[in-house]
Amino acid sequence: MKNTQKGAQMLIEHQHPDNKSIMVAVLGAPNVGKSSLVNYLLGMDLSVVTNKAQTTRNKIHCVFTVDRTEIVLVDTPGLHKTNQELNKRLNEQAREGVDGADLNLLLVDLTRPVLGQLEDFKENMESDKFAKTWVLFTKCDRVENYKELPLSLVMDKMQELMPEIEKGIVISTKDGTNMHNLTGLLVDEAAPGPHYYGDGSVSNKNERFFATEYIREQAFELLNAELPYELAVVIDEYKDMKPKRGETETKVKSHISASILVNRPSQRAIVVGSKGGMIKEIGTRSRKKIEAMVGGQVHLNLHVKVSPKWFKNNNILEELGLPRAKNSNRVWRSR
Ligand SMILES: Nc1nc2c(ncn2[C@@H]2O[C@H](COP(=O)(O)OP(=O)(O)OP(=O)(O)O)[C@@H](O)[C@H]2O)c(=O)[nH]1
Ligand SMILES: [Mg+2]
Repeated sequence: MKNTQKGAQMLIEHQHPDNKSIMVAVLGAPNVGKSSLVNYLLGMDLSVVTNKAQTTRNKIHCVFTVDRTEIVLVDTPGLHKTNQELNKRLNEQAREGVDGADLNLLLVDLTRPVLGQLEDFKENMESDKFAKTWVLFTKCDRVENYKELPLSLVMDKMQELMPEIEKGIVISTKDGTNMHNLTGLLVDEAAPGPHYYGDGSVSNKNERFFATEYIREQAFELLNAELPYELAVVIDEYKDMKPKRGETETKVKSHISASILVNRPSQRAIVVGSKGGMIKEIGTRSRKKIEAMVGGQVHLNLHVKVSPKWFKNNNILEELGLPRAKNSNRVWRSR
């Protein structure tokens, strides 16, 4: 598939002839552990993980290599039934995540009823045809005696519902169960072909994108209840500092100003916190993560803005990397 793309042949001529690659969509319901899996395989905390459902909002290519094999994992938002505009666009991101994928990893949480998760997946994908799919039964560390579960019966049922399912693997990103095996299986599955991220990139998204993600991640972690779902982060200014004449490096790598958008004034008060304590904590924690990413000091300015119903505002949703879905509602307001 990839070799037929325009330019691919030219690209491979400049690469090692033994190069292999594979694009893998990581799919499943919210909170099943998709981003945790991606980070484990990558060996770094790139994608955001929280204990709240619907943490991931964009499809994100996350790339790692094993010897001569490049593995592109496409992390996606958790699929779920919904009538809300924001969630329709999140589902669309997940559906787009399978475009061009050579393999789907469908994550099914072992701590919840498993067959229902497959039925929901099929319904929410709104498709009857899939690429080759492996079911990953996640969070086995939380299930006592998981080895005694009748998983071969479950797999038979699953394959009846979805013939593209080739195999099932029990995993845990907490204790590492079968993660080494999974990496080996992905490498074996890769086909000869060029690397698309040969320059060492780990993602198709830039540092600016991940800066907003890390701010949102810390806000999700620190804030309770429903607030995270009515919160978004946009960058107002992102300036990379250039070294002065005679210097090889700057002390401060980047100046970042970002806004945390909330729906209502009462939410603004919560995010700011008593004497500004909450926003300060979100800022300190996310700055550390951004500094680790850019490899140097960062100045981070955070503001909280009330932007009523931002999650129905096309301009803001597009700025957040969420274009219209096929079934989008008609809700347009400029910012
Ligand atoms: N015990 C246990 N917890 C896990 C495992 N994998 C993920 N988790 C936890 O499950 C929660 C959700 O993990 P995520 O990786 O954010 O899940 P996700 O599927 O990406 O979620 P969304 O982006 O919201 O769809 C976090 O609290 C993780 O720490 C696992 O193997 N074992
Ligand atoms: Mg996620």
